[in-house]
Amino acid sequence: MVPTTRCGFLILIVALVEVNGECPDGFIKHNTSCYDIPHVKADWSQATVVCNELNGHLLELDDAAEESFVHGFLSLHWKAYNPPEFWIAGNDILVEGTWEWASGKPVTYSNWDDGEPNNGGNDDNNEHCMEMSQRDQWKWHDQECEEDRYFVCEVPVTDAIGGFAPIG
Ligand SMILES: [Ca+2]
Ligand SMILES: [Ca+2]
Repeated sequence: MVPTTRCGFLILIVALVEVNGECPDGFIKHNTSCYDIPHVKADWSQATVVCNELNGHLLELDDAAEESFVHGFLSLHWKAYNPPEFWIAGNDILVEGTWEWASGKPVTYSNWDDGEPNNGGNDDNNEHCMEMSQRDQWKWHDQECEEDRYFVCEVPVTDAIGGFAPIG
């Protein structure tokens, strides 16, 4: 009896992982990442902490193909967020004008809106965090990191499946 029960338990675990599609609950999978927009606003640095706690990071856009997927994802879901303005991982906190992702990787691909990043203009000089908003057709803007916004989290699939992977 005991071996049979144990085998059934393992099958149940595998089934649950398959239902989740290798992503945490609520996340959408695309290539090697899972994406979600938590229903909570936070300043940029708090947003990085929330995504880290989900075993991921704020959204990093590596290329146009990934951004194209994200545009589709946002187009489906933005109406549930008011206002539809979202932090992603880009920032120039360390060195003004040198943009990197929160992980420290340099920003190599870019999709800035016209006139951006402008660091807030001459009166301000205080915009160091990257935002995508529906108003700007998802083109990138720099904004003040202390402002509260929704944000997009990205969780690598390999991290998301964690210890369950060897069972399959
Ligand atoms: Ca700046
Ligand atoms: Ca700006």
